[in-house]
Amino acid sequence: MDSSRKAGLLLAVTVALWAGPALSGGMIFTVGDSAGWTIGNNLNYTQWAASKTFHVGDTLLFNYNNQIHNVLEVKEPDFNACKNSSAIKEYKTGKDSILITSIGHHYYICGFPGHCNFGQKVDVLAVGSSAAPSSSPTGLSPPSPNAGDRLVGGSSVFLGVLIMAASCVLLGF
Ligand SMILES: *[C@@H]1O[C@H](CO)[C@@H](O)[C@H](O)[C@H]1NC(C)=O
Ligand SMILES: *[C@@H]1O[C@H](CO)[C@@H](O)[C@H](O)[C@H]1NC(C)=O
Ligand SMILES: [Cu+2]
Repeated sequence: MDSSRKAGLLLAVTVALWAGPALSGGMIFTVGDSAGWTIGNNLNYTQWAASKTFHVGDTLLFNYNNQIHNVLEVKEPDFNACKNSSAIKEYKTGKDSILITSIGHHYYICGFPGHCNFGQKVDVLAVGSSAAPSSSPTGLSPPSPNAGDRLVGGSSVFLGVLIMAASCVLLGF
C-alpha cells in the first residue's frame, strides 16, 4: 500500500473517532461544498443534496457573498416557481448556519433576480433524527438535546473501529 492510501486510512480513522463526537449538534453540511452558495460552474444543488443524508439536528452552512446572494427558506410552491416574495425566513449574513429541526423537506432559494431559475435552489430532505429511541437502551443518562450527538459519535466510533480493523489487515499488522 502506498503512503497516500495509508494517510487516507489514518485520516478516515481520525475523523471517525474524533470528529463525530466533537461536533455538537450533528453533522454540518456546507451547501455546495467548497463552491458554496452561488451560481455558475454547472453547480447543481439537486445533485449536491442527493449525495447526502440529512438528519434532524444537522446544520446547513450557506457560504456566499451577501452583496449578490441571500438565502430564503420558502414553501414548496415558491421553491418550484422560484417566487421570492413570501419567504418563511430570510438569511443574508453571507455565512448562515441553519439547524434542521424537523423531518421532511426544507426548501431554500436565492432571492436575487434570476438566481433561483438559474439553479440556485436546494431541497433538503431531512429524515428522522439519529437521536435515541423513546426507551433508552442504557439508561445511563437523562434525555438531552444532545442525545443524537452521542449516537452519532457512537456510530462513528464503531465505524472507526471497523476501519481500523480493516486497515490493520490491509497494512499487515
Ligand atoms: C425579490 O426579487 C426582487 C426583484 O425581482 C428583488 O428586488 C427583491 O429584493 C427580492 N427579494 C428578496 C427577499 O430577495
Ligand atoms: C440538476 O440535476 C438533476 C438530477 O440529475 C436534474 O434533474 C436537473 O435538471 C439538474 N438541474 C439543472 C439546473 O441542471
Ligand atoms: Cu444568488
